[in-house]
Amino acid sequence: MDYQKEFNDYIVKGILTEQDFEKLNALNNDHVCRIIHQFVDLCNPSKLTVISDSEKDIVYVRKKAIELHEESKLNLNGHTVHFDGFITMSNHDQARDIGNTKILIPKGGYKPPALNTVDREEGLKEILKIMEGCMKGKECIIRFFCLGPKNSKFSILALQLTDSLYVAHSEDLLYRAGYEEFKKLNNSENFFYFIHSAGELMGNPPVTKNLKDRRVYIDLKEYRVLSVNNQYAGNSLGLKKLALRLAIHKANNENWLTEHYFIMGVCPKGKNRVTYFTGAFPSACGKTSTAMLPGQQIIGDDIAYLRSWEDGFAHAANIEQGIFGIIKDVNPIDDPVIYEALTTPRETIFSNILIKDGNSYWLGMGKNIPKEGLNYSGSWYENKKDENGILIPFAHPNARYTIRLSELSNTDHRLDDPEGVPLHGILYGGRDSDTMPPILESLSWEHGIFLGATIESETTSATIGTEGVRKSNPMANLDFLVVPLGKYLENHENFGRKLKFCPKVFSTNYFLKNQAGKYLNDILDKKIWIIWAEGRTQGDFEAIQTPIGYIPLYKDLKYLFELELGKSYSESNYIEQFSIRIKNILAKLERMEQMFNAEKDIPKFIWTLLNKQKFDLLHLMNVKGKDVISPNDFI
Ligand code: SPV
Ligand code: MN
Repeated sequence: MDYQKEFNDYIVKGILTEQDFEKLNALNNDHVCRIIHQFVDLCNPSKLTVISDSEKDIVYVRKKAIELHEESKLNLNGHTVHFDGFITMSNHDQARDIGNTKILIPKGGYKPPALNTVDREEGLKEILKIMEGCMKGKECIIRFFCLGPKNSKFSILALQLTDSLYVAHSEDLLYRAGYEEFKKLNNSENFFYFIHSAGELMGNPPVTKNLKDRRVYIDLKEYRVLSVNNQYAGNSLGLKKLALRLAIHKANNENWLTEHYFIMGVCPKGKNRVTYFTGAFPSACGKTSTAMLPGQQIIGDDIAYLRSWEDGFAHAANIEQGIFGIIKDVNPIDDPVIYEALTTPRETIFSNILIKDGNSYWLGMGKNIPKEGLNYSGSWYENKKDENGILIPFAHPNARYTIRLSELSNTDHRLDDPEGVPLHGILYGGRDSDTMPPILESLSWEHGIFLGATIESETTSATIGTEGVRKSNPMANLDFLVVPLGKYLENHENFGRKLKFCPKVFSTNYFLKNQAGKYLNDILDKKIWIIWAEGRTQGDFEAIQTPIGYIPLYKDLKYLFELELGKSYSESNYIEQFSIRIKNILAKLERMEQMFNAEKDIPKFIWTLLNKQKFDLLHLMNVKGKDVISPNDFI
């Protein structure tokens, strides 16, 4: 290898063992060595540890995370807890930091208006300066992963350097091991890479000290992300949202899709079939709980790659093998499958929950909560306030759990299928209290893209900032969209147009409320919307055509509520939920128009659909003489 001398120096200095050197040597990849050399010199760790796919190496990471107090053991076997940094309720490290996540744009390059960008040279200079010596006195873990199933044309290899054992451990649960895959690369530089450092630490458990210097910079030119002074997984785990951004860029240039999608097998009662669906929902809007609905089969809950396949379908593969899920509201009634998994022994990392006597407690778990314990703010007691006088909840609303999918009883057997699974449907949803009905089928593929492009959602605790602000979030992917929205939407259109069997597209809204502010649906009702959508892809149900899409017939929903949930569903509920709220939808279309106007090159079909929808709704309002139209008015 080219870097023999430099690595020999590391051995002489005692930074690298000969065994670990051999592991690197066996890869036969000069690019891997170049990257390691560059960042070891910059970050200055006191030790380099190379993790192969061997059980011994993996166990080392797990144990070391405990030894360094990045994780602590809990009562149940395999359970550990990790805390991310906390100073006040508004200054913490427990969510994605959109403000300090920036795309490095080369001179003259396009700057997407919805994203934070920085001139590439300037940004690199800034972050490399911050990273100087950031691993001083710490161990740097070198890990190799495969995004997507092994031996699959979906997959992309990834190299991670991190000084956080929590990050290295989490990635072990969430991603497929890739050391052996790297050996097959044949000295190519066709892989993503991620350099992460939690930076200077303080306290016990150790948390990032310099949150103001938190940076996550995305370098599309080199397919790499540099991330420093953070621990929260959405900022630190290279393979997760950082790789998502790189893959969106790659897919956009290669005519496939990278999406913020779950993948699930929908299994309607009595039909003896599995129909694969994907879906995108902004963070904390029910994405994981949709994929985990009782009686259904999960393949993934967060990120999917889609490619058109020889059989004429779009195929989707989960690039992950685990779940980093929101734990809030996971309880035996609303999320029985996850609840069972989280309350029995298995390798699980909890983050930012409450610990009392080695037991874990989280918001909405349906149990009595102790009045004191240990949480992200240190020792916690009821009514504890931060330095601004803001109440500190016992667990963070964005507290999470990390588990392997293979641990769950409802994982679909095709999780690791190199061919992915053929898609019949795509669901798009948002957190919308007053505009869209619970389920709606698009009028065409293009209109499906329109439904995805016009997702609006009230902000949640998954990102730092005020909650409850209505924001547009195309395909729930806006935070990660490193390519112009127009080009992205056009890619979607081309992708579907070339398919022989195009998936049907649906929008969902689990968060519709009545005038009094009460949710119109129970949490598990989402099952009915999904089963109805599945039935539509199989020709089981008729539907009512409206200007905004197809909506279900009352009789079909009544039947499904009874069959799947043993619940009666009244016609008045149906009418309240499925009435077309013309004024609210027109107001939404106006907001969408503003969003599209701020972008360049929004494809023509989007404008055509937007204008047609406006025209049709105004016409309907005039003909009916009212602005809320009951579904029965269309029959
Ligand atoms: C999300 O917020 O969309 C997540 C968790 O899936 S994070 O890793 O923070 O992105
Ligand atoms: Mn996500």
